[in-house]
Amino acid sequence: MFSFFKKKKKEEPKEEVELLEPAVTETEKEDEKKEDIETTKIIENNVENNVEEIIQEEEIQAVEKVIEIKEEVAEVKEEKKGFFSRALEKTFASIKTVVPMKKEKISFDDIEELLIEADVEYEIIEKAMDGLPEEITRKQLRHRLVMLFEHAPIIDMTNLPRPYVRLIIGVNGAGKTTTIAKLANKFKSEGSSVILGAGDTFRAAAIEQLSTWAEKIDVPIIKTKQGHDSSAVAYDTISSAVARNIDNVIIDTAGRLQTQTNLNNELKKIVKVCEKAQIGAPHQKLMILDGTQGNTAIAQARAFNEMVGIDGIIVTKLDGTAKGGALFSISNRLELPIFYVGVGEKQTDLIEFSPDDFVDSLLDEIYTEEK
Ligand SMILES: Nc1nc2c(ncn2[C@@H]2O[C@H](COP(=O)(O)OP(=O)(O)OP(=O)(O)O)[C@@H](O)[C@H]2O)c(=O)[nH]1
Ligand SMILES: [Mg+2]
Repeated sequence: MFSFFKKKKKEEPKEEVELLEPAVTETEKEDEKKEDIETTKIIENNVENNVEEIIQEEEIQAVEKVIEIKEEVAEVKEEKKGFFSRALEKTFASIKTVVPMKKEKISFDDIEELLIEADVEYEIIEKAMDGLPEEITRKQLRHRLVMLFEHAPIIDMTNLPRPYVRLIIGVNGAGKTTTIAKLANKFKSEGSSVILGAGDTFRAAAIEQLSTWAEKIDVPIIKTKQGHDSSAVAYDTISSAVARNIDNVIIDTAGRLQTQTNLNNELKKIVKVCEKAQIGAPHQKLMILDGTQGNTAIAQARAFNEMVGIDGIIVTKLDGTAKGGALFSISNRLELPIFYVGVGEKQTDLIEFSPDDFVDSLLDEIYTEEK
């Protein structure tokens, strides 16, 4: 019995091995190989297709991103144009008395008249319209009007000296102190640091006025007592900015007329002292012009330009005037760029000036054609 079972047990595994490993024929081997090759091909194809799909997806995403950016740019442009339209409401109202209905082409005489209505100087109008036909298209006029701002600045904003010093100058009541608040607010909201210098030590309450703005916007301010040396304030503000690694210095100055010799000598001294505090400073001497004065502001700016040299213009109070067209003459006659325009009394009422957007918003009022 025992030996029988023993024998049987020995035979069982042999049968199992034979069952699990059947003999593989040559043809079967070849079939397997073919199958393997087929599978590899399928895998390779899938990988290729997937890679293509991924690339396509990436391309689609890139195109979508470009579209998104373009839409954002268009939105900002529209917003800016909207800003100009609101700010120039009075100027546009006077233009519309000449061309009440939008048209595809406007006669030479009407364009001439509406530019006069908007307070563009006649000499500038003649220059802009020289050689234009009897019936003028939007494109023709746009080109000529944008050309009047050929002194647009080319400033590498990515590589500014630090601190970047702006000296604010102009006649009494032009809007200097308010514009300083607007600029400080803008820079701060863009993430740059700002320090103000209360350089108007002449007018009573001027220091107080700028201090109130500084507190409201929450930026530091350097000040002294009324009647003290304003160039010392400029020096201290720049030194403080250097020590504290602040990006922007904005220095207020007293309002003055080109005829006030003492005050004008003081202004020259401020400029010199800025240079002592930091080589190259002040980097921008910005002339603030009251937009409600229209073309008369040009003579003021000229006098200041001769006195200390101006780098750019900011035109204020555009919201309260029908003389918005004076921007053409101001920039062209002074051969200076307009950097910003003030369109109200709040700290946010400042628009970065762009000749394209300004001209487009004006043409939108009178032309039907889009571009
Ligand atoms: N509507 C309007 N008012 C403005 C604008 N900018 C300034 N103002 C007003 O103009 C007046 C004079 O502004 P300031 O900023 O004090 O002018 P300033 O040049 O510093 O004046 P002085 O220091 O006296 O020479 C204030 O009542 C401001 O609110 C503007 O863009 N629009
Ligand atoms: Mg002031």
